[in-house]
Amino acid sequence: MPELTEEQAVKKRQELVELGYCVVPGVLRGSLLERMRQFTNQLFERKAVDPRYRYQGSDFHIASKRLWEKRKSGEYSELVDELVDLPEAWEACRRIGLEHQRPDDTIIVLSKPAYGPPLYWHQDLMNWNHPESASPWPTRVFLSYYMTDTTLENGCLRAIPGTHRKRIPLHDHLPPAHGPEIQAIRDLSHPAFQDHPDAVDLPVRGGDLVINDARLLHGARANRTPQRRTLVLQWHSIFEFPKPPSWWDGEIPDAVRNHDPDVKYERSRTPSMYLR
Ligand SMILES: O=C(O)CCC(=O)C(=O)O
Ligand SMILES: [Fe+2]
Repeated sequence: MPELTEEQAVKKRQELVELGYCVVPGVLRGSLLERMRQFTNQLFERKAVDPRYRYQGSDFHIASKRLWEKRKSGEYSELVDELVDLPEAWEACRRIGLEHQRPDDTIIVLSKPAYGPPLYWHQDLMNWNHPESASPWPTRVFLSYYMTDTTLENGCLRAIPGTHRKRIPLHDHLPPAHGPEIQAIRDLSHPAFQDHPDAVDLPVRGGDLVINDARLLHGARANRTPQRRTLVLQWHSIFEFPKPPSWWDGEIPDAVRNHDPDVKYERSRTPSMYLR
């Protein structure tokens, strides 16, 4: 990918802040993309998917080698170190203006098997009691690379723009993401699986970098093809909450400004009063 120009980078930043997502084309390429494809394909040959992940397709967590050296548990691959360190991704994020970026040193391999069902609408923030969830800038993002091109036929990502900051009626119908209640839904006429008038499809090329705010409502279309559609996802924390990004010139909500770092908040996946 030619590097993002200043103008393109500012546009991506605005998209991430206002819509809740942006896409940077062609970040993961060449040998590493090829090796990640092989690695994920082999993973599916060697491991069975627990049926409770039928809508996510899979949920394999693979640590970097350096993290495994500390924890000595779970599965690791040096490919994860390479992917987390990918210079092109760091450069794209730097240009977009992501500051104080701290990656989780793990990837999650998600997928959609051949003819797999859609993924329910959900958002992934686990910290809704924390004033961080009131932040007008992103503080927790997931960076994804799809291993192949994605289309409306093979189960591309979908999103409802702006829902990272704005409550919509659908929020009240969604059980917490990836918990037993939403995983147990069998009736695809449930609102979690219904089309939404404001939904947009986000088909991408294999290796594009998709950056999503954790709070954004998103899901995926069903896979109506005989090929698996896989993605590799990494979580990153960004900015030093409650300090705004250096480029921030918007308002700062009182909940953010008055944040007391000594208060502890219980984790919660349910949107709080901070989502209005
Ligand atoms: O399958 C996708 O495209 C997205 C997966 C996802 O958002 C999740 O599993 O939380
Ligand atoms: Fe998600």
